[in-house]
Amino acid sequence: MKALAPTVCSPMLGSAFALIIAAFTRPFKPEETAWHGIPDFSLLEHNITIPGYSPFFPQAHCTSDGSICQAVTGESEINAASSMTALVLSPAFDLKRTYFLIAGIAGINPKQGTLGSVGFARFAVQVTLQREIDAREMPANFSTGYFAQGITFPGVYPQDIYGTEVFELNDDLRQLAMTFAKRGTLADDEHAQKYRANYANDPAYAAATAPPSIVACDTATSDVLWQGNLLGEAVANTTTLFTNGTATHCTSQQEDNATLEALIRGARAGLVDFARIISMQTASDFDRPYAGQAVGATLSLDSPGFEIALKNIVAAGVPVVTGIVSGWHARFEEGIKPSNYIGDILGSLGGTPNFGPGNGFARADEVGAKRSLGGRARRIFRGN
Ligand SMILES: *C1O[C@H](CO)[C@@H](O)[C@H](O)[C@H]1NC(C)=O
Ligand SMILES: *[C@@H]1O[C@H](CO)[C@@H](O)[C@H](O)[C@H]1NC(C)=O
Ligand SMILES: *[C@@H]1O[C@H](CO)[C@@H](O)[C@H](O)[C@H]1NC(C)=O
Ligand SMILES: *[C@@H]1O[C@H](CO)[C@@H](O)[C@H](O)[C@H]1NC(C)=O
Ligand SMILES: *[C@@H]1O[C@H](CO)[C@@H](O)[C@H](O)[C@H]1NC(C)=O
Repeated sequence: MKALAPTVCSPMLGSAFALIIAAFTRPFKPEETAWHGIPDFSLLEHNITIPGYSPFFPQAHCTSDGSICQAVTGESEINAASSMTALVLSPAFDLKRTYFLIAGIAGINPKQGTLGSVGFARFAVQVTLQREIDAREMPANFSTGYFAQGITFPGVYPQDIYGTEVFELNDDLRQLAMTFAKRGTLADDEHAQKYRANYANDPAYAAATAPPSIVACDTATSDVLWQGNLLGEAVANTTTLFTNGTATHCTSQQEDNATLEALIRGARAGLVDFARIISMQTASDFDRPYAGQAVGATLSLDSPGFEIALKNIVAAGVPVVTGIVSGWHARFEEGIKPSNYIGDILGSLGGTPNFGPGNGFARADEVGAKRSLGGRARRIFRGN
């Protein structure tokens, strides 16, 4: 599943908003081009080549006044982290006051929403940062082949924390963004309607049978595009475990935690404001079959919500972008103060997450300091 991200920025060009997109690398790049040719603003007036960007998406696209830009990460965690790092470090942009709208298509848990729905995440969880054994040879007392780093049984909290397991975003900004997004008219179509009707035979999937809507909905990042009931349950369990019960799994995509890690590092360097990030996913597929359907049967289907998921990126995303740009002086330039914790599992931006390993765990800086003690290699930078 893919994810894309838009941004509001104030770059060197003077832009106030930028869009960041993790898009298909297939020939027609639909997640990128969905934003082009819209009446609200034109992103193709100013193209900027960014060193370090994906060879598929070498340029950032901006409006002529530079107030709104689009960046495309490419798909999967490695592409997202690399492209976002290049963007954050690019001298072409000043992103200190930029709002980032991460926007892309995703799979959705049919317990939480339906095809074409637009999810705004407070939490992003890197669910496959785990150990795995093939479920066909797992011990008889395992419920799934996935289990956390540094432990030996599923469902046990990880002992080894890498720091990118969980990100929490500004919930006050998320609520405002959802208010803006509700001004858009979401697309629905017969293909999606027919397909979602199959989910009506299980009351747990009531959300899947309703028309598309704007939903508060936490997201899972995984390079593996998984499918099915058991992995769906395992991903939901991991989301709960890693966030100490704070997040509920809803959508799945392949980029967001990587995008967020690059932005955390940018925030630590004073280059971006982590309180200005919105994570939005529109659902193109269900992540598991309907009751009575074999998971293998879902593999041959074209994404039943693909068309409306693309349309709804723009239907919901444009009012978010224009809402922030038009309210820039009145409200957004100064920033929206978060009332919740924001940042990663380590507390690297300060504050204390209500998830994560807690006090006994070395902070990122302390870990870095310990690890750097050993090295006496010859330095490669200039100066004393
Ligand atoms: C990944 O990022 C999402 C936000 O998009 C956050 O809700 C989630 O907790 C993050 N997960 C991990 C494991 O970092
Ligand atoms: C920017 O790039 C797009 C293609 O990605 C092109 O269609 C457009 O004309 C370019 N804009 C300018 C001002 O060169
Ligand atoms: C799972 O079963 C193994 C034996 O196959 C046992 O050693 C282990 O303690 C069991 N784990 C739990 C948590 O029950
Ligand atoms: C998910 O967690 C529940 C509750 O602990 C457990 O019963 C179930 O087996 C788990 N599912 C998977 C696939 O691990
Ligand atoms: C999260 O859960 C783990 C495992 O139960 C626990 O060690 C940790 O202290 C919890 N973190 C917080 C912040 O409560």
